[in-house]
Amino acid sequence: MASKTKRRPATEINRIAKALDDAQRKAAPIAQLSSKKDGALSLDDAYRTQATTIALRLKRGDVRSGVKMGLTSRAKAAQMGVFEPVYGRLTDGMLVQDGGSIAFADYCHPRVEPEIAYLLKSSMSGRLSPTEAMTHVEAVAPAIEIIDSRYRNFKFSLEDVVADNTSASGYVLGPWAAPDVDTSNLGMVLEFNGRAVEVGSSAAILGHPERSLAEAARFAAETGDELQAGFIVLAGAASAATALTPDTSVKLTVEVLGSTGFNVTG
Ligand code: OOG
Ligand code: MG
Repeated sequence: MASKTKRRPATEINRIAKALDDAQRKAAPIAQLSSKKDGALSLDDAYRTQATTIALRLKRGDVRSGVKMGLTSRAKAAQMGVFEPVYGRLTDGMLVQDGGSIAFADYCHPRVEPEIAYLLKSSMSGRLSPTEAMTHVEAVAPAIEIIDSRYRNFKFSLEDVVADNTSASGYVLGPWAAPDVDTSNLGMVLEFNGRAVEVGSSAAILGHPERSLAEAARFAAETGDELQAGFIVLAGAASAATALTPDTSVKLTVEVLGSTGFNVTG
């Protein structure tokens, strides 16, 4: 037990972060950290590893663009067997243009999720109520998250997935609306080639996606991160994730907010 929670030296964190970063760049998944003898990380070390994977991206020229909450809906938690919300970091290199395309071969085993995005107009951190958190919001938009676990078979423990930046891989943003739109219970339809693959409601996200927004501020404070003005906050999937397929046109429509989408080439 002691070895499981012992704080890892920076050299080890760097080594694990590099393995995850390589897996992402080569689209070649690796074994779960927790599957190896003495491989399991503490949650704290998992967030240190996550921050290090982001530092590698920034070194290559990416710029931080926001954060994402994950496992904030019952459907997602049940799908992955991990029942605690997680926090990940976004960079501009992950942004897929609305109407743009991605190549299937660039990913290990990509999935998509219907989400709501908030755009911050001022920095926030610590314990805030959802209403307080909303005073920092400039706009809201429909969003699709592309997740892609760097672990084999898309399986992981809580600490594994946190170290792997909560499977963050890409995100697509629809039109921005004023923040006075009530996002508590908006119908959401995710379509592949014009056929609905997931139907849900934004209420599935912690009961209200603004709760997830407030949670992001708490996670930022606890993980030594910063939510800056101009950052995007993805509130988490409203439904289970759907595996992407080549030659697929993906579209999300959120009631009141509108649509966004992208194409997957073979
Ligand atoms: C972890 C990330 C989950 C969400 O919106 O729930 C997530 C995963 O399922 O790979 O992004
Ligand atoms: Mg997500």
